[in-house]
Amino acid sequence: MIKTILTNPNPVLRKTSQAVSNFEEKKVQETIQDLKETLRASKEGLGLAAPQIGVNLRIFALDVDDALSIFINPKITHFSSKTKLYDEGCLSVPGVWGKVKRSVKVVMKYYDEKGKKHKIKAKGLIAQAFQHEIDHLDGILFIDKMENI
Ligand code: QAP
Ligand code: CO
Repeated sequence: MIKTILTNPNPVLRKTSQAVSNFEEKKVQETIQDLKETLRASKEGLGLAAPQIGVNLRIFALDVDDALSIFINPKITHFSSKTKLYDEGCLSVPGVWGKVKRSVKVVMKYYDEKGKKHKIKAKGLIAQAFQHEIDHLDGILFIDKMENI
C-alpha cells in the first residue's frame, strides 16, 4: 500500500528502529512492499526508510538508476576518512536542502529482502544515501547535521 510519508516534527522519526529478526514475518514483508510502493509513488524520492512510513524497523529502500533495492539491518563497517560536503534533502523535510558532511566511501553490510547477506563498497551519491538512510534508523535527520553554508 502507498503510505503517507511522515514529516518533521513527528516522534516516530526520532525513535531508534529495531533490527529485523524474522524476515518471513508478515509485518516485515508488508513494510518492504509499502516502502517500494511509496518510494515509487513519490517520483522525486531517491531513498526512503521504514520510520518515514511509520514503522520503526531497520529497513530502507533506494531507487537509483531505475533500480529499487531493499536494505535490511544495514551496518556501515568502514567510513572513509575523506569526507565531502554534499547537498542533501529528505522526503520527511520537504523543500529543505542543505550541505551535510559525509564520508566519500563506505563499506556496508546488510541483508536483502530474501534474507541473503551482502557486503558492498559504495562511493559518492550511493555512499551518501546509505549514510542518510541509516541515520533515519537511528532517529537522526539530515537537518541535525546540516552546515550553515
Ligand atoms: C536522501 O532523499 C538523499 O525536499 C533521500 O521537495 C538525498 O529522496 C540521499 C526530496 C540526497 C542522497 C542525496 C526532497 C524530493 C527527496 C525534497 C530524497 C523535495 C522533493 C529526497
Ligand atoms: Co530522508
